[in-house]
Amino acid sequence: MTTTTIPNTPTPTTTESTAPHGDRYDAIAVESKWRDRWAQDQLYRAPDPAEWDPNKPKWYALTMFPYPSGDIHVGHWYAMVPADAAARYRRMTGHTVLFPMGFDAFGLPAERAAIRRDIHPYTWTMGNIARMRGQIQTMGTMFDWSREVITCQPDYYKWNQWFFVRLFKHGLAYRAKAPVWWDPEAQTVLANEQVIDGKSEYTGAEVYRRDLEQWFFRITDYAEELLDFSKLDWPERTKTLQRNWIGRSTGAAVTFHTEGGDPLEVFTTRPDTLWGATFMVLAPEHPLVDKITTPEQRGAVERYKEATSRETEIDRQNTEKEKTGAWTGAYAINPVNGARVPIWIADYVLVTYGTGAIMAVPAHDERDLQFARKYGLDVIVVVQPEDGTFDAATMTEAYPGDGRMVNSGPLNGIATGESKAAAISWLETKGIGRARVTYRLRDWLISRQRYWGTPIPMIYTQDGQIVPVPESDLPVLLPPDAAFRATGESPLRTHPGFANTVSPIDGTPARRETDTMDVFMDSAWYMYRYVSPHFDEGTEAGPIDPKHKAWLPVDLYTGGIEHATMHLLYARFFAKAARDMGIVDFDEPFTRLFHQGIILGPDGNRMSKSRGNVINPDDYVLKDGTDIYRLALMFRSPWEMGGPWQESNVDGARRFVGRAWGAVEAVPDTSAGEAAAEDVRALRRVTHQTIRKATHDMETFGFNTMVSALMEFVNALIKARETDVVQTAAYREATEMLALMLAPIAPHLAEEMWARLGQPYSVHLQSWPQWDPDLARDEEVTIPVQVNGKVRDRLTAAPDATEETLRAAALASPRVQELLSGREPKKVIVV
Ligand code: ANZ
Repeated sequence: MTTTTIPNTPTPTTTESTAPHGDRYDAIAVESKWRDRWAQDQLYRAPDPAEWDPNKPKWYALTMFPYPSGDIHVGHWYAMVPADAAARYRRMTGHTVLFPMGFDAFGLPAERAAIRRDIHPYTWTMGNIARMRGQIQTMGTMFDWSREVITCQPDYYKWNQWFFVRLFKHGLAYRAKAPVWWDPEAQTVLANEQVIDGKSEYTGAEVYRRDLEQWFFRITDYAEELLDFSKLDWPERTKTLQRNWIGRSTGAAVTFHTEGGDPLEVFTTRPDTLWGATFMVLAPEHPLVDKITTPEQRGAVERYKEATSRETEIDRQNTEKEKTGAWTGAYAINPVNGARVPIWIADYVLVTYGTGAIMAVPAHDERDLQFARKYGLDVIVVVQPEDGTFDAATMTEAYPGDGRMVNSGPLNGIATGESKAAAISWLETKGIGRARVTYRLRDWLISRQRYWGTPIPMIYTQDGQIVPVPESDLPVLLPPDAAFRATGESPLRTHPGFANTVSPIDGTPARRETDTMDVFMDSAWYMYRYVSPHFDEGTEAGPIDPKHKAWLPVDLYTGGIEHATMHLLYARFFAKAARDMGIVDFDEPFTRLFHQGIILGPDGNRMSKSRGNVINPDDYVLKDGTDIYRLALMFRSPWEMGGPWQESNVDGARRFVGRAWGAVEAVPDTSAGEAAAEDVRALRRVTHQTIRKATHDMETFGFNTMVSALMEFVNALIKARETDVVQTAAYREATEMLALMLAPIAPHLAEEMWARLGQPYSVHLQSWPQWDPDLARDEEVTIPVQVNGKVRDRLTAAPDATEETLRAAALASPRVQELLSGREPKKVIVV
């Protein structure tokens, strides 16, 4: 076993265990002693690349940083503690590990606290951080706190602004109109969370959607590349969620014309059904609606638009919802056959998807059929299945399936397998349409009309120019003296000292952007800042110290699956954009991803104060110490599964810690004793088998089976104590291995054991133990013998026994002989 020295850590010295021999293990005292020592020695400081040992590959392990809501709960423990065990394991297996922690500190809750409780968001946030940092420190993790990142600090958000300016200069940030929720009484924008059942949380007024100029990032430029997961070791489920979120559709764009001569382009995935298009539907917000609506229909159209403005996009896409719409009074000409089709508006067509306009083919699209039936519009069947015929007059469900084209001019008779391609080439030769790929993914809306976020560093000059704040003037600081109003309005808008500035071009009076950035901006690149959290050598150098870039990208990222789309997709986009701007030199920020499960309340429901089923980790830490709680969480179920909290896991963990301690304390100092050779061999076998099992489990995050293997191992040790084996080197070896294997999962207990065994400080600087395959080999295995599917006997044999040996042994078994009563078996199968 080799002792690993990490640069800049003190030379190993032997430390006395404080627990007197024969004493019970006092977890509380032992744990705080070691935590203080580790902190004092900077045992977990991640070395700078210049200090790296070239023989040790780097390993950047990251677990999602928490929002400083006020308290660390069991969910944080379940995310951080197994992640810590995995990181510690990497360190023991010869990696140079970075495992940092920070706080995702901007966001609406702080602003709500400001409004409701008259406490400044900064004060509220930093108070929570102080409390939560202390709680996290009781977890005994190897976080390198010297690298802590807090996103609401100017030395962090300055770089948000820097990235924004760079993205703007690269044409990846732009301004456009987008709808926001508007509270007409308070005359203010509301966040989604502030709209409750269509009403303002503050004034109770009915809210509606209103267009506002806002900032966007062009994530859609990367839609295609974001669909490439080939470089990623990620869960299939997460990749599917991202794929669906990006939502690639292939089809065609086809140009219709209104009778007034305006071109009207639609996106369709079924260009082959053009001959069945009997009406068109525009999104109520489509720019052409006002122009084409006839005077007679204007009232109905306006009322319908108004009603739509109160709906969310989710409601509008609900397929269960009864279809509604309004006729504009206008017609378009179907370019394939000159048919005159009415133009409607309906909420089920979204302005943000495709072209915001569709051709409706009721015979083959269910939404269109429901709409057509409701408003008495024509239905034309253009695809007939091979084994039957649909009648447009009587069909009650649209037919989206395969068949042959009918009523479709040049496409008649073509099978659906070929009809789309045929339609597209026909449209292209006629100049009516062309193949087109569309994505569900929208550009990333960055602007928030809130205070507690990063100010967007843009300036509007008097002569209408939009210019970035010069990089040398960053950060644009949040004014601390903001007045928080009960209406939820952002105080930046009305803060004269903040809003008024001068043009960077000519010094004339100008206005600052008063919106702040979406908090997902903060987490889109925080993993880069951890490698050089204090680096600030000017805006040319950027936020990542080139001398520290070798840590990147993240090797293992762990966190909840709820971040599958927004955070994880934004971070991927950001990496690609940063690459294209020359800031990083890789394509993907997180090479490997793992999602932990969720710990539910004991009743199987999500923990919540209102249900009264919340388990508070602090209570356990105070009573039993950290390691028992760590073990209880890891033992309960596979990490990705989570599940209901079980008090019995704590009891089991407590018993285990007691027994494990019992196995090492008062180990005779002599290890030169004699014992029966087979007893020694048996103990060494279980030792090396346990190392093999634990190694496999640590590689695959199988903490639960790893803990249960250690429990069995401890049972074997306790048994061995009753024999002479306890005097031998084999017993010593077993106890040392136990301490080493406990090191990642129960770090304090392991350190105390290590010291008790007289080993040099620290167990956390040791290598992960290796198993010896010869020693680990089973001497005998038990083999069940089945006759006609029933187990009739059990044999013991060497694990590598040949088929013949086993067959002969089975046939020789008296039980089997008896059952066969002289007959020959028809078949003997050796599995
Ligand atoms: C005619 C048609 C016939 C369609 C048919 C489907 C079946 P995905 O697969 O999601 O991309 N569509 C296009 N733009 C839309 C919008 N802005 N809002 C709502 N619906 C829209 O769906 C593409 C299909 O959804 C398009 O193909 C269009 O309807 C509709 F038998 O065109 B289809």
